[in-house]
Amino acid sequence: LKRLAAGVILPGILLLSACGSAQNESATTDGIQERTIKAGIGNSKMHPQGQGMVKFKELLEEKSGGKMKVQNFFDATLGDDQKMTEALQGGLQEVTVPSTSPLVGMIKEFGIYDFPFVFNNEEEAYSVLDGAIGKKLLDKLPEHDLVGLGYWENGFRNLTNSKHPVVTADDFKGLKIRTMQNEVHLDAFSKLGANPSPMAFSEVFTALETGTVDGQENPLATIQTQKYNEVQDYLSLTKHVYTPFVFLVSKKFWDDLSEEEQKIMSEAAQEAGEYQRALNRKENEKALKYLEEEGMKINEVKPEEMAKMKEVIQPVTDKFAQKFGPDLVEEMMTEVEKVRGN
Ligand code: KDG
Repeated sequence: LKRLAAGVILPGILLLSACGSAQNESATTDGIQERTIKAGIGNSKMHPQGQGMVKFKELLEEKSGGKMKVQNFFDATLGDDQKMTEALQGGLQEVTVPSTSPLVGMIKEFGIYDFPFVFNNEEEAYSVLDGAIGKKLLDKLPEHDLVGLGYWENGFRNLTNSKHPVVTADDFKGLKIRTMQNEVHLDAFSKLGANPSPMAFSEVFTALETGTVDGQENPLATIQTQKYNEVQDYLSLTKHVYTPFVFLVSKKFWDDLSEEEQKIMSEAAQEAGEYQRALNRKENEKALKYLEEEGMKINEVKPEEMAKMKEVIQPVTDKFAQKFGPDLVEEMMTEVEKVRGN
């Protein structure tokens, strides 16, 4: 703890210090009590996010000597991201791990993670998420009755559709694309000439199957586990946005925990997150091979075409940079440049 006080903080430990600050303010009891934690996500158990929840359950039950039990609920059985987040705020559910994108209506600054083509790789994303910028945004959660214990990985998003390959910026024109309920995504796809339709994650497969929308965009592991290949012909490797998951805990529940319980819950979330990120990257590689074998027509997108897409969307990024805080956006871009070595 002296190292933390001295500010000699490695990224991973920084998040513990974030939780540490939450620990100092709110712990009320000692020791570890018998507790049951309802944890819900939108993805399936086989998705890396689901496997991360299984790992979290194992770790927390081990660290608490079996006293803190986790009940995992997959496939949005407890509701979609926004409904589960509201359940945490009301103290009706203890944990959920949504994308940050649907939280932008509550904390607008999470929207900086939705800017297209900001990160070239996962390491650049981790340097922002696990550093001072990521902590700054997690620190905004307690005022909304939520506690953030770190970021897991949804990953780089790619476009699928049932009409034609998307190879150039012009190819988005006229496509009805499902987006997350997020103003940056809506504006960005509109700017590219698409016809965006925001909807909850659990509604996407049916919307694709019925033709309500032509396409959607998600990381490869999600495309596989949601079986979008059964209702989509084309996969274009746009890698247009890197989406994080955020590990959320109900503050009503968190404030009732002892310092010891808060510490082991933070550690379990952190260690499960490291496991989940590594698994996600491995599963994304495997998903690409699977989707090709399942007959999806897959195309790469040339860097120069990605640059053109980024240029077309730039007015959207500029507009939201003003809304989310130009200094925060500048801080993120500076961090990315530092990691990139420019
Ligand atoms: O609970 C899972 C969702 O948060 C996540 O998969 C959201 O990427 C997402 C989407 O497209 O809604």
